[in-house]
Amino acid sequence: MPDHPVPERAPDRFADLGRIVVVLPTYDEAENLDWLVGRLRAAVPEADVLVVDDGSPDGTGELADRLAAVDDGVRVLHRQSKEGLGAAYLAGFRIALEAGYDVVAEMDADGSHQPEQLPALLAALRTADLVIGSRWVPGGRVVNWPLRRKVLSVGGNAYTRILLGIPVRDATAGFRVFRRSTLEQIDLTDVRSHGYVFQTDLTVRTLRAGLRVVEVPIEFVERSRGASKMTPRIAADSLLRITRWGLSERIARLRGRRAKHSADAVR
Ligand SMILES: Nc1nc2c(ncn2[C@@H]2O[C@H](COP(=O)(O)OP(=O)(O)O)[C@@H](O)[C@H]2O)c(=O)[nH]1
Ligand SMILES: [Mg+2]
Repeated sequence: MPDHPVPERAPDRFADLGRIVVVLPTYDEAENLDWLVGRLRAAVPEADVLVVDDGSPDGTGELADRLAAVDDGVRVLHRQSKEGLGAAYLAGFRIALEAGYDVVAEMDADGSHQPEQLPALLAALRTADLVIGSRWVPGGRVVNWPLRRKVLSVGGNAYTRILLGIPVRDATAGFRVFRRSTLEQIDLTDVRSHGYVFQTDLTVRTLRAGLRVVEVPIEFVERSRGASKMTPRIAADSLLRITRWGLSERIARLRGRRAKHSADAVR
């Protein structure tokens, strides 16, 4: 049974934005899920939750089913195997759009992204098409990261920003809210980056579609329970893909034609 009370849906601060859903990808987050969903339902009762579990061996999927059984605002998508963060989000977005949601949020399930900060992101969506909860704009910060990780994230973002020519400070961030119209316009059917580079891919697609991207400062807290699924290999792979992608765009531009979609080069 969940430890948290099921919200009664009293406030409706974001009625003007329409129906909201938070997509929560999970892989082995049994230690975090109840805690996180409880905080989310308390902080933003206006938002429903869609857990997308990739067959976690630690029983996260079953726990999510138990949370959903007692709370109409919680649903679960079970996938067979671990296919990467981007693939989980794409599957979750598809269901969210089919279900008619007007706003689709992304958030990690390990407590790094704080549900209490989601209202600030939603408020910013009133004048944006995509809002990114950013660690690297003034007012943003990271708690409990060693200097090495901060340098890697800031450096990786600077590299991405320069190579792809985008104005975003935290293009890899995973705490975001999209308008439905944004997801419809950027055509999710041909997104092929299934790992962590997915976040950068969607940022670039949104910008290239001429849509408004706004960064809101957040406090990112490194997880205290469970293990990160990010590995040096995934990080290196992301950098390599971004490099190939940036270079292929430049070459296409030099040859005087637009790359069909840049990220197709990074598959
Ligand atoms: N469904 C699904 N979730 C994933 C996968 N990889 C990571 N996640 C989830 O994505 C979120 C961010 O992952 P995390 O390991 O915390 O990465 P980090 O914050 O970069 O260290 C967490 O909620 C993970 O459980 C995956 O392959 N499938
Ligand atoms: Mg994490």
